[in-house]
Amino acid sequence: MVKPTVDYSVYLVTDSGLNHPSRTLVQSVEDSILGGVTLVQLREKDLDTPAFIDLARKVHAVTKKYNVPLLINDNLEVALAIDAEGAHVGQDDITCVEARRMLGPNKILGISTGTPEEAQKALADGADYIGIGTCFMTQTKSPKRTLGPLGVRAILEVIPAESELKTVVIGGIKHDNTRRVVTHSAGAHGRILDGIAVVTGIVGAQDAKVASEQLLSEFRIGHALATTKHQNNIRGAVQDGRASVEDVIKSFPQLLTTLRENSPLTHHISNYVVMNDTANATLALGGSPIMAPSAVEAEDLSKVVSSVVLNIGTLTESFVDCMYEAGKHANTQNKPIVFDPVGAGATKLREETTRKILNAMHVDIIKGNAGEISTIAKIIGSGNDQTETIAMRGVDSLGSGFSNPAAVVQAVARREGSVVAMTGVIDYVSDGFRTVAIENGHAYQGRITGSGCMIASAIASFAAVSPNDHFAAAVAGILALNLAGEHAGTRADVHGPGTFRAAFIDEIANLTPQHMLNEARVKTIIV
Ligand code: 3NM
Ligand code: MG
Repeated sequence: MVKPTVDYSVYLVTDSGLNHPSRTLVQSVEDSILGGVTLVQLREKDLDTPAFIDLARKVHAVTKKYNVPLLINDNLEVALAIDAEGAHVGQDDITCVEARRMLGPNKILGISTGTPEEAQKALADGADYIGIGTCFMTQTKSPKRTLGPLGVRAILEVIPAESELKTVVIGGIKHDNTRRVVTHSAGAHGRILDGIAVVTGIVGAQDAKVASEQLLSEFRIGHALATTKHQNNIRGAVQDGRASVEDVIKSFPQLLTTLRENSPLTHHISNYVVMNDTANATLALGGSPIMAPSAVEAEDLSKVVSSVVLNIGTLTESFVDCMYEAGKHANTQNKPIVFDPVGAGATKLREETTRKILNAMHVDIIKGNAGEISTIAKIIGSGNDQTETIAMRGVDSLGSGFSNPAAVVQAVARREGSVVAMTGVIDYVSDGFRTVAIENGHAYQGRITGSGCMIASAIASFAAVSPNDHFAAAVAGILALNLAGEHAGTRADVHGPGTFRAAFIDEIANLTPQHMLNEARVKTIIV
């Protein structure tokens, strides 16, 4: 017998105690396989060996029917008795070496790991895969600490790219955080999770088949995003292939021309206050806005638009639903998302919504003021990278008055794997590697509503025509509106915020490619 090839994509780990009361555990297993589960582990901590064997035989009959491997948790006697395809052991169970000796070379063997050291040991000890956890707080197990996507990444990064060892993440994995876990844990040298291991998310679900379908779909999307976006674009894999800041600035005249030639359509889910201004600013710049806050048409729209703005300024339930739908479909369609976490720190609801959006999708560009970016830093600021964590703490202690704003922006960008733009008197943009300060702009921009939201729109229009460099799009969007602000603010017929508001739209329309080149005050910052 040869070792079966295993698809780890969605790995069901059972727990009778958490099984939904409407069906038997065996039924849950079958439903989940019908929904796309690719691997099953029978984990029964409270059964004695004879009862465990009895249940294992029943489950094995089902998994064999669908050709899905079955692994037995901890109890090797059960694994051998029913001739399961393999076993999973914890750090406190029998050792990996001992388990391998008992199972022989052709069975699948996995071990739970929570640190880079444990992962390296598992590799040396002959495990086929490691379960990396605990990722998030979960009722199923009460860990002392959780890894989060970045703790998972720290473990992935010690596994050599060419190694055969497979990896799955476990602990609190649900369909609405799968994408983020997979994209954000992607290692700098290209390791991406091979799968997600799930207990409650499947056995506890009302419908195990539907839950498994969703998990598989989210895993596949996350994996594809991690492969293309992170590995090739954002993460360091082609870090050296990024255009220099100088070359980025030189590309702006052409970028503006391209924007105006293509007039890309941007789906805005924005707020009541600024909708009209952002739509007009988008038109004036040369793009096309569609302001559609209904979740029902979000999927259809995702196919025809070129970019998406998610602005949480109006937080009714229907707007939030639409943001999730639009965001998820934008990811699927590979359309860039600009996330504008308006007032993120102001209320619990806004902070929670921000967290949920970051969890549910990959946002390409985050644009916010200092307070909003500091809230995001707080939300994501528990990881393993020392420099990043220090920069984040700097935010916490200083509120929105940063001692080193560029370092914060760069740290958040690198951690999120997104471009981060922080607007203020001076604007900062970073993709985690290239970081700039933009000194253009006019004080009147701070005296009308929606100037920040209009910047998000401009970034989204540029992102649509700069698919491979969202950093360039973010800098171009900010610069374009800041130049228009300068032009409008210094006009003789502008006497205050009211006249400025109208002149601002005019000057966005009047902006030329040459202005972008000749008047830019964009400085590279080495953090
Ligand atoms: N092992 P749920 S966490 C079985 O950290 C298990 O090794 C973990 O359950 C580890 O999907 C865990 O319900 C429970 O959160 C995961
Ligand atoms: Mg475990």
